[in-house]
Amino acid sequence: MYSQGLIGADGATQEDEAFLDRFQARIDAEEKIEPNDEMPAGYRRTLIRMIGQHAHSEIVGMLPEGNWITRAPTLKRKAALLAKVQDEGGHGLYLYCAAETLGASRDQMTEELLTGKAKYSSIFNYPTLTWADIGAIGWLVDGAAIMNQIPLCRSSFGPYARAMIRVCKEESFHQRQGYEIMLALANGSDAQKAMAQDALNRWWWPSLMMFGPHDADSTHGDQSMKWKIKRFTNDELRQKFVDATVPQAEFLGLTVPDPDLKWNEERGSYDIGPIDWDEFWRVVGGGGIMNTERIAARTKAWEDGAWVREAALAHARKRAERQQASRQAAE
Ligand code: BYC
Repeated sequence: MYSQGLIGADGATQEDEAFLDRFQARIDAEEKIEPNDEMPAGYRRTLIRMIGQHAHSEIVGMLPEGNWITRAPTLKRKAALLAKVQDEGGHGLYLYCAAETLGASRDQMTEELLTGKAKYSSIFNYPTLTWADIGAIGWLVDGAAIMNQIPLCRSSFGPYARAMIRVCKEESFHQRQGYEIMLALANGSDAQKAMAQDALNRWWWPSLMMFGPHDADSTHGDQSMKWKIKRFTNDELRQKFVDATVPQAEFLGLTVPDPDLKWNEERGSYDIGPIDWDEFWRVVGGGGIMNTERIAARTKAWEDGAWVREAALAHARKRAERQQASRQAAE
């Protein structure tokens, strides 16, 4: 007997109810699921989609900050930014490897990114106009990323959870690097303080959108919570982020660009104004300021790197042939 629609990212998987129950029991017992374990096809697909999207976000996320490496105001700032951008590249690579353990190939994932089939975080479709944007990205974007990714260290899929531990340690350095830039600007000249405020004005709402649509509009949320891939819902994480970040803005002496922002004594957290979901879906659908440029940059990098991939494969082939020949000679 099959229970269609019970499970699965796209509702198309058909699995035996006893099998699904056994799998859910492992999840409920907090066992980690490893790549060679049996798993519902929907669980595998959900993870490939989510880890792939996460990997693409790290790689595309190198572009807005990479834009400022040559223009960082001091050598120290340049070195820190360079290290941060390199870290993002590393995160992308661990994540592609984690997705590969589920049977997705790197070429396939890249093709999906470049053809617009796979998403990456909406946040990276906004331009970095001033040096303060680098501070705002570290503080807000990496701050949002940490809020989202700390719970992913407890994700039910082992390779993803383990990759997140190192990623989160590095994101924590990134967040401090960004906040320290904001602190310097906020305590600087009037022009520097205005630059910091302008960056907060432009990055605040897109940072809140990073957590995804409201829970009621989240397609995958309920199932991913049940499978303990996600540990908190989109709205829960967004709220935690607001509650942690508003006092940080106050410490900087900057104003959060939300006239409806208000401390709610009863709930013990902040109420916020409405999020512009039309803008979110427009950006996710390719209509953001930088979407075309981001994909063009990734396409160029992929095409320019073709010779490196070919050379690495040729080298691996020759090495394997040499090893086989020396094994045969020894026999
Ligand atoms: N942007 O059902 P939902 C970083 C899509 S990298 C674009 O709630 P889910 C960093 C979603 O994919 C940060 N699309 O989805 C790097 C789905 O569409 P599909 C990246 C979004 O998966 C460099 C639809 O909307 N972090 O921090 O349950 C420098 C419905 O959503 C977005 C991760 O990827 C978005 N913001 O929840 C600095 C973390 N939000 O796929 C920093 C891992 C939603 O059905 N991912 N969509 O076509 C997650 O935690 C979850 O995937 C999300 C979404 C919370 C993002």
